[in-house]
Amino acid sequence: MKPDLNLLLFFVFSLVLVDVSLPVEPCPPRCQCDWDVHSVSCFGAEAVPVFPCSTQEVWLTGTRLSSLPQDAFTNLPSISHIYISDDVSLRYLERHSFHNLSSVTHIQLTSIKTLSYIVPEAFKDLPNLKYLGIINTGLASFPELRHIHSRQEDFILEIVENAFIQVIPANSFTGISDHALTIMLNSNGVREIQSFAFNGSRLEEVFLHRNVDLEQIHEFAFDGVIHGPTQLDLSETRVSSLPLRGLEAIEKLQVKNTWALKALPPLSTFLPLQSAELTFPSHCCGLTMLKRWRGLPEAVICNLTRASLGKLQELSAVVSQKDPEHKIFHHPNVSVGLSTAGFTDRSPGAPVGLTEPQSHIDELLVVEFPTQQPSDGLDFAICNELYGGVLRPACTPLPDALNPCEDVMSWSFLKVLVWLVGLLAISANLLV
Ligand SMILES: *[C@@H]1O[C@H](CO)[C@@H](O)[C@H](O)[C@H]1NC(C)=O
Ligand SMILES: *[C@@H]1O[C@H](CO)[C@@H](O)[C@H](O)[C@H]1NC(C)=O
Ligand SMILES: *[C@@H]1O[C@H](CO)[C@@H](O)[C@H](O)[C@H]1NC(C)=O
Ligand SMILES: CC(=O)N[C@H]1CO[C@H](CO)[C@@H](O)[C@@H]1O
Repeated sequence: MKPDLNLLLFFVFSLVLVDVSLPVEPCPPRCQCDWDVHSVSCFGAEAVPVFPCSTQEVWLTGTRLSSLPQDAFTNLPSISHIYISDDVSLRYLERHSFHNLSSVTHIQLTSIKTLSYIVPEAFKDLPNLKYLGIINTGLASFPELRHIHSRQEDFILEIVENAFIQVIPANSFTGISDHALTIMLNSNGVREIQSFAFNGSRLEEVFLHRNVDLEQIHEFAFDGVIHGPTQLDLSETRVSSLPLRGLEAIEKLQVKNTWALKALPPLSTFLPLQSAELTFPSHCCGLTMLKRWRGLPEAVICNLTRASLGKLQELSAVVSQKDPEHKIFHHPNVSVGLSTAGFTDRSPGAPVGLTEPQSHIDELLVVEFPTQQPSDGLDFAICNELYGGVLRPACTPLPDALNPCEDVMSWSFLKVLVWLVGLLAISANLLV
């Protein structure tokens, strides 16, 4: 039957056509292609090979590239992972080497000793990038990454083992992602972190350990940070002080084998702190002391001050409107410290000898703080933690018989507290 034969011929012909129009794309020379996962691995290439356009993963190892040309991967719409390692001649990345790759999630450059410069805008418009690794290269300056503009959450930036990166300049992490960054900068040659280095970024963990030449973290290094960091690792560096600003969100602090860091800010000033791994046992004293204080007269003092200071705080708000010349609890940061941890959410136990001084407020206003800084002198956070501190931060190494705490603790703190409470009690009694 003629029509049937025609139909059959048509089918056979179209099968042939389909076969012809969907050939298996050729694997580039000196490369291995895994068609199941669309991965191409090439060894020893001297130029970026022409990849099949369905390629999703590229592994280039032992290459001898002279540069990474503009838009090298642009014709690969599904490319998600790009790994280049052990190149022996790549000197720089050109503008737009990695540009407008909407599905790229991972880029890693490893063991490229000759790579000394990354032109600004080499990484540009990579909206789905969530990992960028630049590991063990000859880079002499921190790469400019501000054009990445990732929209991924939890971006991880890993710039490690680059012995010649000495400075982390201002705004180094601006524009990488709108969301939180994890920044691994360990084992570089970093000596200095400049002011506003982390400006405009949201930080989770920041790892700077084993930068053995790192001496200077500028006091304003963390200024301009939108949030965080929540974890900071400065172990095995040569820093001698921590910046006092911008570390308020620290939950985990690591400064192991950081022998030049002889003094730490009081750990109780880091309110969210959950764990601290330090170099010197005595630096844990401020935290471990709380345990030994329980049941001691100091606890009574804290109890009393808690109630009376809470009152004063309320009063000062009223009074400062009436008479702004009186100095009483005007330091906003002191009241923040008092109200955050455990004071406000406890039922106020009526302290003995203190009655409510609601009227005659003015007599109370002679009370002044002996110091401007809340951190030196009165360490109210210790009282906070005594009552609010169910979760005391874990701190290592712990003080022991060889490294006791006593010589570190200053008695002036107690003296000032006793003085303050006494004065309060007398004023309150006079008011009755
Ligand atoms: C970026 O890539 C998209 C396609 O993925 C294309 O439409 C657009 O023109 C490209 N933009 C530039 C600036 O090359
Ligand atoms: C910090 O970043 C903001 C914008 O993100 C910018 O306007 C400001 O100039 C930066 N500050 C410094 C000191 O670079
Ligand atoms: C401190 O006050 C609380 C109640 O607010 C009370 O339970 C506790 O026993 C007091 N501690 C001391 C040592 O007075
Ligand atoms: C003197 C001082 O440290 N003031 C700070 C108190 O806290 C606010 C934020 O809560 C800062 O802006 C002040 O600089």
